[in-house]
Amino acid sequence: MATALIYDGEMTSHKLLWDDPLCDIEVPDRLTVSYEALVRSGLVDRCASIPVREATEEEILLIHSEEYLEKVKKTPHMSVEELKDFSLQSDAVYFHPNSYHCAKLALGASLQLVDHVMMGKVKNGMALVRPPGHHSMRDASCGFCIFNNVAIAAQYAKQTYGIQRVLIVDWDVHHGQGVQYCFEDDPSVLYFSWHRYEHSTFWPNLSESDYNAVGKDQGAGFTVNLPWNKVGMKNSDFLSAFCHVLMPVAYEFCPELVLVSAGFDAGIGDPEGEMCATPDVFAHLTHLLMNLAGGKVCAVLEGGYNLTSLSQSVCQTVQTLLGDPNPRPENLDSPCESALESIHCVRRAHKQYWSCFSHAADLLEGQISTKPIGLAKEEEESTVKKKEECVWPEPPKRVAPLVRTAVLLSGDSVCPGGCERLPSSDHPDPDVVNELRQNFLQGDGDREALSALADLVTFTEKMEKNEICNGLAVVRDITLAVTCVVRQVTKAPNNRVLVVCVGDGEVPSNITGDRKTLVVQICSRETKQSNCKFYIPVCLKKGCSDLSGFIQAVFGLLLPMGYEFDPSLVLLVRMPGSEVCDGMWQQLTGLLQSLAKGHTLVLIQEGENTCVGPTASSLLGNPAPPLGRLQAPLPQDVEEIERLRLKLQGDWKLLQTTAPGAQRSDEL
Ligand code: Q9C
Ligand code: ZN
Repeated sequence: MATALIYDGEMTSHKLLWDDPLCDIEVPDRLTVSYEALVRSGLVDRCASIPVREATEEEILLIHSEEYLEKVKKTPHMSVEELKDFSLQSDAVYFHPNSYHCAKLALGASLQLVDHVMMGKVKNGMALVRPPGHHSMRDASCGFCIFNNVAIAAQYAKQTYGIQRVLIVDWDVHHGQGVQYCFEDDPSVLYFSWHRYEHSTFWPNLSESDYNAVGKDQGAGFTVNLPWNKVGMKNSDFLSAFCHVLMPVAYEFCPELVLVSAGFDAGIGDPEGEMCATPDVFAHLTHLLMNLAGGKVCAVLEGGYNLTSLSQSVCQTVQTLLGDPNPRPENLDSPCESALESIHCVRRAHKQYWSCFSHAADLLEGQISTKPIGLAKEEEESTVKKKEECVWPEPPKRVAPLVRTAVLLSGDSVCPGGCERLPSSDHPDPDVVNELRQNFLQGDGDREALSALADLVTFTEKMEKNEICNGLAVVRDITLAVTCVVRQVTKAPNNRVLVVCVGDGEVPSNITGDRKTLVVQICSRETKQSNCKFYIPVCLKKGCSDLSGFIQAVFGLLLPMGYEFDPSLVLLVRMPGSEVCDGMWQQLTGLLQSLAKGHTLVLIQEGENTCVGPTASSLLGNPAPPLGRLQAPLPQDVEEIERLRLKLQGDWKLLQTTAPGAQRSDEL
């Protein structure tokens, strides 16, 4: 199924007709430059192009008042002087005689996108629109926004398709207060926003943008605000926020549709945001959302004012929606202290609403200061300079290998549709065979076992050469297979393997203890302990059958460590009797493809063959089925995950959820 791209050059006719330094960054070029970048990179040709339409008055009135609509309707007939006066009645907005028309197109484009995604005509998509929407309110335009495109899209989707849960992810650098006001008492719309806040000194300077604004009445807990109190937030800060705040809540909520208020003003070089998210990070944010709601993700453009940064980030987003393998994450270091403080505060503010945060109860209760962390003098000065200095390399071209998913199966099993069968070579490279024989098999060894291993070696070589993106292999001896692949891949000096073992089987001891191999095992055996930074057994009480515990382990431990480790290959190992359900397994398979440019090799023990079809589907990029609304995880599991997180956060900085300076001394 296709990815939709909705765009119409007509929306460039909305422009500023007088001098106004508050509004002059919202220029028509934002659209043309983004669209041209999509054309140049060949992405437009790969998307289904869907025409825009004008939204109807009825649709506008889903959120806005008749009085407000009547006022906006008059603007096409106003003189420039009248438009100027009218614009001055709002905070940071301009009107042009064509603004009303463009605002209707922007909203209509967003609704077209929702329609096509909800009706299953496309898989997901992006609408490139102006004017943006997320600041506009029932009765007022605000912050370059006239109609609230995303808020209306959410209301429209609920009403038209009878869905009960919509997630709005607002990754624009400003707080979409307009969206928040629309749904603050509505538990059917979960609104997440991060935003430049600086303790309320940044526009729109609202106390209700802070982490303690959680929604009202029935909607309490369904507004999640993550204020950034410093500029210069980096990739690690943004990815941490997704792993430790948004994603656990989103999975617990289980949306039927995901709308993204996709502003790119948190991007590097943006004059408004003054943040440092490099374009590749938007590929990761997008990818992380793509297994929610059965993949129904609609991204709608909001802000983004550095034309280079904006267009590169838009390309990353669209290319990810298309299913191309993600780039390796760039510049991941430790999240900064201020970001951790904000992450901590929002988790604490929400612990009574979301069971994914409930565990942290005691820890979160600690005496953590919510006072602003004082900045050292030099630090203050260095942040001031950033604005001009900002340069970053153009993201490298993301090349999808010719073969997406290859499979290595025993002779008589059927190759899953869309996959390519890797031929078993009758004459494997004698050097390889010799080496395998020496390393893995005593004596002459059995010929069949040897050629199976030789095939696995070929498989990994093809992934390394980027001829194949990912794949699966059903193997007789899983221990031998894991050892062989890890040895083979880590031979090259710069390679690293993330091994994710699901189930209780013994992890071969000869692959642990090497810093090029990080092993995370999700199992149910209680006795396992490890003091090694590179072998992490996560023991869940009911093993893989506790879905919420599993999801917590994925976002709380596995993905942050995976991001920080930055492997060149992910080896996902299905141990005998793993008892993981297909849905969870598919989520895991889908999510892990964020790493290692999508190079995931799944090893499946013979006898677990029923999962071959579902695994192949996820490797091919099909969204995993939703897990349903999750129950609270078992308290023991939560404690185990939290214990590990605290134990490991010294070694793995992306595991932190608390500012070091603010931590309780008895915490470890
Ligand atoms: N110095 C969007 O990104 N700035 N809107 C107000 C404060 C307004 C941003 C001036 C920024 C509006 C969609
Ligand atoms: Zn913005």
